[in-house]
Amino acid sequence: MSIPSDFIFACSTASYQIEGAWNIDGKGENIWDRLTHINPNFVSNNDNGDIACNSYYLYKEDVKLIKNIGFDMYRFSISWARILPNGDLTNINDAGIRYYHNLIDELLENGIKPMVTMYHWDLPQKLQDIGGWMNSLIVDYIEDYADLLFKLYGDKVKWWITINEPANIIAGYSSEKYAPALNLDSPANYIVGHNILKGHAKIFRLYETKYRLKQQGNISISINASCLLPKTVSKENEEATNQGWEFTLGWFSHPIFSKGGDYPEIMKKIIDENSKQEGRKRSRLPTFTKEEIQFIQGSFDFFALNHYITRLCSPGHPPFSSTYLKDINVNFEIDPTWPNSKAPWLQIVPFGLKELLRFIKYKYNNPPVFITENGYCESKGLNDIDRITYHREYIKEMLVAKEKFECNVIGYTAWSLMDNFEWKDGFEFQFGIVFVDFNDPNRKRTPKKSADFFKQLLKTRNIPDI
Ligand code: GBH
Repeated sequence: MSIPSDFIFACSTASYQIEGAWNIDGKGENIWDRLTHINPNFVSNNDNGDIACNSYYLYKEDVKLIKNIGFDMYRFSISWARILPNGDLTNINDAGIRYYHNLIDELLENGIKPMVTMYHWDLPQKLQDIGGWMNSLIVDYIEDYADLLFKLYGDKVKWWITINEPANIIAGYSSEKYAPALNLDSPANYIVGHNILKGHAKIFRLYETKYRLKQQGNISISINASCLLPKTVSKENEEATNQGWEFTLGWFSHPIFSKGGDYPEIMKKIIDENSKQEGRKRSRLPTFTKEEIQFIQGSFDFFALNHYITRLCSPGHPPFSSTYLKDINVNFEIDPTWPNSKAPWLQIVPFGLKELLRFIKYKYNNPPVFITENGYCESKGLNDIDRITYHREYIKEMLVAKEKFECNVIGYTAWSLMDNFEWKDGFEFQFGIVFVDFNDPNRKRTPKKSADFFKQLLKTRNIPDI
């Protein structure tokens, strides 16, 4: 199976997961620093990102690896608190600014295009102290930060992701899976989601009015989506699947990518009804004004998609473990025959990617789709045959979606370039195609077999057999 010559292959990382140097050269504290320091056993083995892959010092090695494997692009994120230690413009940190200039220059000198994520979950603690994503003023703060990034780096960076995975930022407020681990019931989830959508659109519109003419880049938001399928063919299961789509992917995609914008009808209807039943005066789902709907609708140059998993849907049944799950009212399951990874949530279901791409094409008018993450988890080791199988089979299904079903897929990104700090799982579970020795003070990097797979794929523009 050959790969079109203009198709982009990338690998990715995120600042808190790789950089380390958590308090070096003027970097401010972020919510992951705070949480892992005050509550060390939040993460498996009391791990934290204080040093991680030490990429603050070793970024040249990272670039060498990317170059050697042959990727066209590197997706990394900028640590907000490294640039703005207080989160706002009261302190602009030159050393932080220099670090990303150096990284970007190193990439460009090696012929690798940078794709920059502005926000991959490491909110400056000072902004969390005033409510973080629950405070609607966050929209202004992230706009100021984005404005600075465009000004600093926009001549060199042509691919921007405003925000990574709204659903998992929300999980930091509605559960204890991610920082700030507040475990708040709804409406916190919908308030956070509302501010994320507004913040994203503000950044996009800022680029339109102030930078696009000169900088000519592409901007989107990375939305994570599972592929959803009916558990068995039945009217009830198909309705549940539809509802599942609208409450997950649709929550963030419908306002941005659908023709009419705004939240999906079914979401508004159900949350309104449930809120009434709960005796509330207004819906837990905030309302957008007409102007806001238009402002958010169309705020994209492409569809940035993070995809890993598939789930089977049937109607939900109480008790629900959260009010959000009561709203969705769908039971999500896996097929026990699907092969597992080390992470309990991650099974190998390659055809799910094809189905998801077809769904996006049909639902959102065939936008250009850039897969900004996909990857496989094992414990440790260099001989990662399962990871090769995972990427190979998902890439194949993606190409079928592209060629046979005319889905407009333009890029594929492997998560991750290298083993790194896997959030609550610390260094226990790893997604890298390059092994990192976390016991070695030099954080020695060694390419795994899957790095060879990508190297061959990129050299031949064909899917290799290994
Ligand atoms: C990505 O998120 C992140 O962007 C990246 O930083 C991370 O390292 C990578 O994935 C690998 O995890 O309720 O137990 O089923 C993926 C997000 C993580 C979302 C697992 C769903 C399922 C938790 N997914 N989560 S569970």
